[in-house]
Amino acid sequence: MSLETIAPITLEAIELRRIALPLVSPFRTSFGTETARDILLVRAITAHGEGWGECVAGNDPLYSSEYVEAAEHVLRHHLIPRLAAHRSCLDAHEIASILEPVKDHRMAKGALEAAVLDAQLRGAGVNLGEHLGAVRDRVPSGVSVGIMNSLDELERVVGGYLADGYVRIKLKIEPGWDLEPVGMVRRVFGPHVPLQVDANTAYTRDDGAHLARLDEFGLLLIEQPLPEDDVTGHALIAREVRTPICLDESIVSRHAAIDAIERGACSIINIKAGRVGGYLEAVAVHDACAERGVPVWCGGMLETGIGRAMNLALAALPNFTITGDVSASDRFWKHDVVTSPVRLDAGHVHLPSGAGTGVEIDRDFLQSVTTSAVTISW
Ligand code: NPG
Repeated sequence: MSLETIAPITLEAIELRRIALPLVSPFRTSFGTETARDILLVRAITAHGEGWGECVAGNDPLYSSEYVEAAEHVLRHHLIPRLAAHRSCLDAHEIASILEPVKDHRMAKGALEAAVLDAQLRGAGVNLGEHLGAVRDRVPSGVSVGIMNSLDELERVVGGYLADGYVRIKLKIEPGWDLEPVGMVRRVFGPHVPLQVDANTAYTRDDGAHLARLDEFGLLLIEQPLPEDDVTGHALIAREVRTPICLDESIVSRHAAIDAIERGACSIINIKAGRVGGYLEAVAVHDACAERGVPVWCGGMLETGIGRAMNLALAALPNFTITGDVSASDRFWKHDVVTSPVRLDAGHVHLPSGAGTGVEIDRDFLQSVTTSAVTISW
């Protein structure tokens, strides 16, 4: 799909702002436990207004090699300087090719592109969802449930989310925390709750028979059982289990998505804009999957209201036919950095409708949680 052209902007400066936000409860995955996030926000300052992007790199390089300190460094010293020559007439759609000589660092690149895209769309009075090709104004909301200390705790937490209205549950799993918790959730909450699991690379090629024991629970999918570079291993596992295999960490670009699909490694893809280098590449992944009949869903990376609004715009594209990790802000945050945090409404979340991301920053709160801010101007 080719997106409508929007007027370029003149970039005057970029602000890199770090904020510290505590999570409402610890979030444990097979790769670690998070209790608070150190989040890097990117602000594009233009002659006619500003735009915001959020970098999803974690505190530590545990989900991928990117982490927040490195993201700030590469933005300051390698990515932002490369925009200088283009800054008087900059289009977000050119940024990926301008930054292409710098290898990887997709979360950092994606945040910079997002800030410029938001500024451009605000300037043009165009909503992000509309620009990306959204076909709905609300999407069903799924929730990701971390690894717990006990089955009782898991039962309580899942029961709470179902009572809130979440329409799909994703359980984090790892060796030793898989068959039992999944079996308990099925037993207690019934066979009709849409349920899926996410291993975040915690298993090996030898675990095919073990993972096949999850088949009896009627899961929607098993996400990323093996390490990200083992695409062939996923193809082997996909032949051993009946439950569809979905890839997350392995899919770092449109090219990687096509390769994984062609090799039979997955029949569903989780799209996270940060992981693939930005929302525009995310649309390209979406389109490539649609052309190949592979459904996608929108992943989440504990975003604030800025990234959450952008994810909603993406999740409203037509091939996002599977419920995503697009939960309400209060799933993670007591206080969000935007004035109208995402709220759950009958199991759905609504796309903001204004220009750009459509959300406004709560400036006082943002200031109160800021730990550092640097402005790079020309
Ligand atoms: O809803 O934002 C959310 C969290 C969804 O489980 C979730 N994200 O592996 O997909 C994941 C996981 C994650 C979180 C990954 C933080 C990396 C960082």
